[in-house]
Parts: sequence; C-alpha cells; structure tokens
Amino acid sequence: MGDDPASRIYVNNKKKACEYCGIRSFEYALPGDTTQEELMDLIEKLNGDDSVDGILCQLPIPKHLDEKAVINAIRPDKDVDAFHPANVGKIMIGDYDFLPCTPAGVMELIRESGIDIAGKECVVIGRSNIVGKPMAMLLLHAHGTVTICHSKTKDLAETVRRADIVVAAVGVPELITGDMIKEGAVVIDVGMNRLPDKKLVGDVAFESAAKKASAITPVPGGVGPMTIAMLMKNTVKAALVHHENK
Ligand code: L34
Repeated sequence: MGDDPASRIYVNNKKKACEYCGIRSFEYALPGDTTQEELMDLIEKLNGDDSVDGILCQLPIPKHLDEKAVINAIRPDKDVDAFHPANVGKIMIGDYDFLPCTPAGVMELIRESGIDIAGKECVVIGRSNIVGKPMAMLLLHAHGTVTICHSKTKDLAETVRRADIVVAAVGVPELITGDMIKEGAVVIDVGMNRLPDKKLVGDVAFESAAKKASAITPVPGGVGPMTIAMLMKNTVKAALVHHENK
C-alpha cells in the first residue's frame, strides 16, 4: 500500500523468494489513496480464490486505513503472517498452524546454531504484536525464562546484562550496546533502522556487542532473510492444508 520505500524492498525480496521456491505470487500495489472498502473488497476476493493459499498485507499501511480491520478480514487459514486473532490465540496456547515469520525465523536461527533455550534467561526488548509479544511466547514454549523490556522499563541495561539470550526488536538504532551484553550471550538483532544517510543499522551496536557475544546476528543479512524463509514455509504449509481439505 502506498509507496513506503522499505516495504518496496521487503516485498521485492519476498517475490524473489517465491520465485526461487516455485510459489506463484501476485502483487497488488495499491495506491496510497485506496479506500478501506477497496482494500476489503480485494481481501474478500483473495479469501474466496482457490488458487490463493496465502495472503499477506505488507505493513505499515497508510494512516487513513484501519489496520486491525485488515488483519481481521484475512481468512485465518490463509493468514501466512499469523497476525489474525484466531492464530495469535492458538500461538498463546501452543497449538498453532502458523507462527509469525520474524519470531519463527529467530527461533530457527537459535535452533540451527545448536543453542539450547531451556532454563536460559531470555530478554526480549520490544512488545509489538508482530515481534516482541509472540517472540516472548515462543521462547517461553522452548522453556526459557523470559523478560520483556519496553520504553517504561526501569533499568534496561541491568536487565539485558542478565540475559543469556537477547532479542532486540524496538526500532531504536543501536540502543543495545556491548556494555549491556553478558560475556558469552547470544544476541539476535531484529531492528531494521534506516539512518538519514540511508545506512541500515539494527537495534544493537554490532561492533561492541560482538566483542562480548558468543553468537550474534548482523543487520542486514541476519533476521530479515529468515523472516522471508519462514513466510515461504507458512505458505507451503497453507497450500498443503488446503490441498488435503479439497
Ligand atoms: N504483513 N508486514 C507484514 N509481514 C511481515 O513479516 C512484515 N515484515 C516487517 C515489516 N512489515 C511486515 C517484514 O516482512 C519486516 N519485514 C522484513 C522483511 C524482509 C527484510 C526485512 C524486514 C529483509 O529482506 N531484510 C534484508 C535487508 C533489506 C534491505 O536492504 O533493506 C536483510 O538482509 O536484513
């Protein structure tokens, strides 16, 4: 929706991944002045289209549109973002079909790196519905001891210093510095901040944090590509479920 330059890059990356995986993708680049009704009509059309297994409305959308209504309108079994309340509720219980792509990608990185979460102090910085909250829930399901920090947290540095696993998802450039990282901690940077000079930096000051961490993700080339990989996984899963039910 509209012409958010960051969304343009992310959507292009998603389309490329679809092509690579053999998933057909259809882009609807709607202008910034699209009405709520036009957007809802499109979602209804895609909901009813048997050739479509997954629907994703890239966020953010223009301010005059109702984001919640959009998320609610996408059929839960085509909701490859796992943002619909029905899917969010299932994740809370631990009996889910889809996981939200970014937190799922973070879990996959941790697992693939052979890092055990059980009993570890996990600190998530950020409490968004899209990343922070589901991230904390997935770490909890993996038996981590989880703390969620946010803008009202009293002593962020002290809390982060306790963490064996740090997940930064606040959208503040380089907020988490090396002095806040415990020796040997695992540091995952979900931040995607574009500085005025166009440079892309995460929520973690990489250089200083890397000196303390036993494992750390870069930005770019860390969580971003994993988000896209998990979107592919969710889409294949949706297709399999639809195929079985035909
Ligand atoms: N509906 N909206 C919906 N679903 C999502 O899962 C997202 N997200 C976030 C923004 N809005 C969304 C994404 O797709 C963030 N996000 C995303 C996806 C891909 C990349 C980054 C964020 C990505 O490809 N990152 C590259 C660098 C891209 C660049 O150069 O800017 C990387 O290497 O990190």
